[in-house]
Amino acid sequence: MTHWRSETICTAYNAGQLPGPELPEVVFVGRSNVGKSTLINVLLGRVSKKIAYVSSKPGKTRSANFYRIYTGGAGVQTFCLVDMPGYGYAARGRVERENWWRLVNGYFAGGRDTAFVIHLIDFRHGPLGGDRELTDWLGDLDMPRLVVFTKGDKVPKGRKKAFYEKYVSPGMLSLLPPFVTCGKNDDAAERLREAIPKIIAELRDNLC
Ligand SMILES: Nc1nc2c(ncn2[C@@H]2O[C@H](COP(=O)(O)OP(=O)(O)O)[C@@H](O)[C@H]2O)c(=O)[nH]1
Ligand SMILES: [Mg+2]
Repeated sequence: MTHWRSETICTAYNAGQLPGPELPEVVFVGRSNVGKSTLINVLLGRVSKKIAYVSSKPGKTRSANFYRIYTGGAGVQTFCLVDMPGYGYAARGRVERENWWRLVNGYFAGGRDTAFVIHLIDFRHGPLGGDRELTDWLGDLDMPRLVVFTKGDKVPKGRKKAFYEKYVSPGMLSLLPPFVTCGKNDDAAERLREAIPKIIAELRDNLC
């Protein structure tokens, strides 16, 4: 089992509070409540003693949270994970939506060393409102994207293959075939933990 050491660098509520670019960054994006913070806790081995704030109520995280990771394994050994606030929460008002956009746009326009984005999608529903816009926007930015499905445990075993094919066959763009996670430190989480530093290294080497 791969083990990552981690520490919190910063919590930014607006673009002015973003930390200086220091290390390659892997950014978790997706709708509110899709499971971004849960997956970060799983990857960091923090299932019982959480580091990223998890809530059953959507729209709770309004900040971008930066975690410094030391892997000790193959690929790039030190990088950052960024937990971005989610979108698609209908009850959010106009001012909050504008704040969200300023923070996210400020992040991506800031000339940072973003290696790639992990786009989380609820496996029960597939891409929903906001997910397609995000995909198009990331495409316009030439930002590499890895798709990770969450809440795979909520789809009956016998239907998982059909769900997967339905989402992936229209040509879903992803650096690797999408992972299906269940909010647990299982085989999929372990494969993702191994893949992330390798993808950062490969993207970097391709640029040299
Ligand atoms: N069953 C199940 N629940 C999950 C999974 N991922 C997240 N959750 C739950 O979904 C809710 C929202 O999770 P959270 O990580 O806070 O979502 P975020 O808003 O995207 O950061 C919480 O109640 C989590 O326990 C998963 O893979 N399976
Ligand atoms: Mg969250």
